[in-house]
Amino acid sequence: MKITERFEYLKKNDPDIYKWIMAETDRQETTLELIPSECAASPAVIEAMGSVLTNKYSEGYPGRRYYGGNEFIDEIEKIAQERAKKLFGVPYANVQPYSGSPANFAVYMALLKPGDTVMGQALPDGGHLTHGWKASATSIYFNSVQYHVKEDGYLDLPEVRALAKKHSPKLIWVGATAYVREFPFEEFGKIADEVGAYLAADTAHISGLIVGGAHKSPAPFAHIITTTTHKTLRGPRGGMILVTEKGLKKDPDLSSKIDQAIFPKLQGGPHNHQTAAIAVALGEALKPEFKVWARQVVRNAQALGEALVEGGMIIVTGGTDNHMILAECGKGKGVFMQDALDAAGITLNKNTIPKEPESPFYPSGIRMGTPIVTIRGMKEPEMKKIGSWIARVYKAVSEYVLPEGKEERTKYLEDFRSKIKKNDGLMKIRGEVNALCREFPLYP
Ligand code: DSN
Repeated sequence: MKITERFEYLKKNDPDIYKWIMAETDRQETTLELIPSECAASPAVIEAMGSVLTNKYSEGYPGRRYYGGNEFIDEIEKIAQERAKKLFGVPYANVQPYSGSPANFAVYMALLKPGDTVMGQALPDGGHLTHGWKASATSIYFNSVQYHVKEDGYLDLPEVRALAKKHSPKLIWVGATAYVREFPFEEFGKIADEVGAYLAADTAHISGLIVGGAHKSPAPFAHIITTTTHKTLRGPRGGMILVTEKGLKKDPDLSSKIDQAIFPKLQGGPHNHQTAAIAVALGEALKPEFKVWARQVVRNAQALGEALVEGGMIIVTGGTDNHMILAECGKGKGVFMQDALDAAGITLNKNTIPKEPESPFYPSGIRMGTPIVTIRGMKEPEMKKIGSWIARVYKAVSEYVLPEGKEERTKYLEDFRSKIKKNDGLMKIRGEVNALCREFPLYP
């Protein structure tokens, strides 16, 4: 049954919402989704998400729930926990976080008191809001120290060590949303040990690559691993917290501290439909074909990066070790690229680059990734095509320069957006993108 044929009740009962779900399904089918934090869940994962499990309250954990009637929910959650433990090679898994940010906040709740010091990678350097960035609750309730990447885009490990020694954080985060090289987990583990800190690896972007054997695992070096489940893990929106052997050695109560941080400290009833869908996705990740996919994701990202360079673009660090590429587009030009590519049927996001010369609102780069195009079955030859389209768009927007004044910018961008919709070159690319998408359907 095709994914669009599963909505008979919705079609009858709520044609408005049905119509927009069909429109979004069509958008995903007919355009190239390159946002590296997005993925495409399998029809089985989507079925589990759409089940009656959403009806049930289950505060607590398997075998110790607050409400009755949880005997089947318990079995589902236990399967999700066991699969997570097996995949990551860890002794403990909590699969209830509603998503990545709540998972990360639960780590603070479990380990820190308000005002304690935490260290994380700065947001404009590719880090995540929840790693102590100033706009996040994590820097309101905790004392945050931020580390950076060097001009070449690689993590500045001497700075990480110096800051850790100076500030004695209780918790250090390693992991990012925009970092294209393999994380030096071992080195971070040593730094955390030297200052007696907990090391939490936020693997949200790369967890699918880790369990697929295409990226080093932090399990031997970190005390805690967090992840979302909807990125390279190919699951539903959700999160997980894993405690490693090293974590239990440092603190034998760590698992129960994490459990209590999730419930009752931060969350209420778990989203059981989400837990079931996570279990399904983890089951898929245990299959040999998942490993084949994970490796191809990285090969595709490398091929896409090479094609961008051949097309005259500069990519951060000159390449990638994972699913993601960061490209420099000129001061403040990320927004032009994002909008022009959208018009051409290629979806990615504007992003800051190392030593960003503008602001996170008008950044100078774009971020893209290959998980979804790889699910579609595309390989290196298709990456060459996509890279050359992006490079053509880069040339098409080169004449646009972001004005300095705020009001001027708004007007300039409005004009820009109406012009690109009529740009023949971009419309030609859009036609070619549609043809490629038809050749490689997302949900055949
Ligand atoms: N929004 C996610 C990303 O795009 O990387 C991070 O939370």
